[in-house]
Amino acid sequence: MRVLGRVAWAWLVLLLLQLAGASHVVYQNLETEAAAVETVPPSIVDSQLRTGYHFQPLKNWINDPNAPMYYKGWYHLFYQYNPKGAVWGNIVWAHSVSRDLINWVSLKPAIEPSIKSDKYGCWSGSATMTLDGTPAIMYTGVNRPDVNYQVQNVAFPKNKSDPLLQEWDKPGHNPVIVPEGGINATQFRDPTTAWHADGHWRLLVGSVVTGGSRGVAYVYRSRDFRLWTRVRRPLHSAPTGMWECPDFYPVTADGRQHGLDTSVMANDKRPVKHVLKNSLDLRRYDYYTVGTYDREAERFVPDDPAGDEHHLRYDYGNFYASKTFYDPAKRRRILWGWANESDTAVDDVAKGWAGIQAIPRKVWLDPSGKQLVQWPIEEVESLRGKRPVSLKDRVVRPGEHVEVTGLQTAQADVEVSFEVPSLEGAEALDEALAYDAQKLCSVRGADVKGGVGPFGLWVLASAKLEERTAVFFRVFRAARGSNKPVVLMCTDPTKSSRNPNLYQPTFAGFVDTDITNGKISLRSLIDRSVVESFGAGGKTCILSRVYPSLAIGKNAHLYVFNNGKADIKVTQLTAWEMKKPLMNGA
Ligand SMILES: *[C@@H]1O[C@H](CO)[C@@H](O)[C@H](O)[C@H]1NC(C)=O
Ligand SMILES: *[C@@H]1O[C@H](CO)[C@@H](O)[C@H](O)[C@H]1NC(C)=O
Ligand SMILES: *[C@H]1O[C@@H](CO)[C@H](O)[C@@H](O)[C@@H]1NC(C)=O
Repeated sequence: MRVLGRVAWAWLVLLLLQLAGASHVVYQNLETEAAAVETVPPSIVDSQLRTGYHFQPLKNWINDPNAPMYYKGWYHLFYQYNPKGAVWGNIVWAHSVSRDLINWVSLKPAIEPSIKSDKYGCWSGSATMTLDGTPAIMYTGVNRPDVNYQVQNVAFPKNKSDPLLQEWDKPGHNPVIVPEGGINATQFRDPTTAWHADGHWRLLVGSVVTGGSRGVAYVYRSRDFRLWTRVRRPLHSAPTGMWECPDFYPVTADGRQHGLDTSVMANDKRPVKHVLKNSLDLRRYDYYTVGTYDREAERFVPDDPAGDEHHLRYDYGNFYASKTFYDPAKRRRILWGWANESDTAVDDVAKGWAGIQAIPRKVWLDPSGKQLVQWPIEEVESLRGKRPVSLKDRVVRPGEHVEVTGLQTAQADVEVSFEVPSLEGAEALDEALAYDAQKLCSVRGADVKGGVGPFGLWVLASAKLEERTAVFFRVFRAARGSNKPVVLMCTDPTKSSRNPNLYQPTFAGFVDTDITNGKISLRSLIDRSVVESFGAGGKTCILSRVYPSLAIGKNAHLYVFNNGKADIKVTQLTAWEMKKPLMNGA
């Protein structure tokens, strides 16, 4: 075993930190780097921090969820996977199947480099149910190593009768879409699910305008899923840099929660809106707008003209490269998203794995029409233990914290309803920060005393509270010209661990809810190194990765805290231990 000198060690850490931030850059000698890292001392991240019920393969690196679908009684999830190590590289499409989106069985990779047009990588893509019910997968292939040249390929099941869709065929006419007409071939990827109307399929490919910084979603049309031509004008664009992993789908605007198949269009009888989501390569977050799809013009127009400045996010934490699909079995639209690690790449290599998928979320349009609402799929409740613990009508005074005892909380589901008796003491909102939730939370974290709030949960807390991750709300007085108090939701992990080498910014979003009746709810799915939280019934969501050094396993505690000047009341809190499902053989 080779012992690394101090300088080599520091250099390696830097190199790996760089690798960890990148998910779409080809590194020629990644295997060599990964091999070198095997000589590094064991991880300081405890092995008990591996997640229990979030989607993960047995080992190695994962990123984007790909082509989620429901077929003949089975849910399929494909995902970007490095079969050779816990850093990005050698990307193939790993494949798992499930009956319930909770218990997963891993199959062999479905799509691996095997043809000229995907020889250097099989990157992200989507599934479409074609008219005869056969699924088609469109994905990005890298066909030249030197410049990372990207084309789009199609694949079909070898055996349509196999509900597990184990084998996939790549027809000889691949690639089916190439970057012609001035498109930057190194920035051209992640085809969407196609939708069908007037005898044509359409899909989007994400890109950035050549020589500029406008993110763009190009539309391609086809009659037969084989010959594709680009529509001259893109569906939409905005000055945000490269758009990765676009997603485009209809949502019902009748106030109900059922999902719609991707080909459903608005008509006189059916109020339908469309959602366009892009993963911004520069910011590394998923942003969306709600608007109208004009099929004749092949254009999307956001309802909110300011929407393109990208205020709305699926999740204000660690959540990227997401993708939805329509589940015909339960008539709902389900969102998958990737959450990367917040430890170092050296740790990832030492622990042998990196990356998880967030709990699948049902998504629908809020009755206001202004934003989406997300909620963990109901199946996750099947993991709840039989004996939940609850608190009822418990007042929490300023500066007080109340422990929730009687259950293990390292792997738990917690639902709380809060009531704020009075909003009178709410702080004024600094106008300079009124549009920047994340900054607001970073200067007014969980320990900065407020008026109404901060109040919420301390999760994955150590017995003496040296370690704790705060998930909380803070209420501000209505801004000038409005009578609606402003509600901020935050996750503050700055005290979550004694490990100094973690990426731990506070994450925050505003909650568009009317708190004048004093009521607000919070749900947190806690899973060892994940805290996935849903504010106000899923109006604002924050996923955070944390790696406690003390609050591990049985030593993880749960509290309700109040650092405001006003009393708050927990009208109801229920906490369940969560069981471990079948998870790809782990
Ligand atoms: C196709 O799949 C079905 C169902 O799993 C199976 O019975 C059949 O043998 C398969 N056909 C081939 C050619 O593999
Ligand atoms: C194409 O994209 C790459 C990567 O962002 C960039 O370096 C290059 O300048 C782009 N080419 C053009 C012509 O815009
Ligand atoms: C996740 O990891 C952190 C820390 O390395 C990076 O700062 C993020 O950019 C990264 N997120 C994504 C989506 O790659």
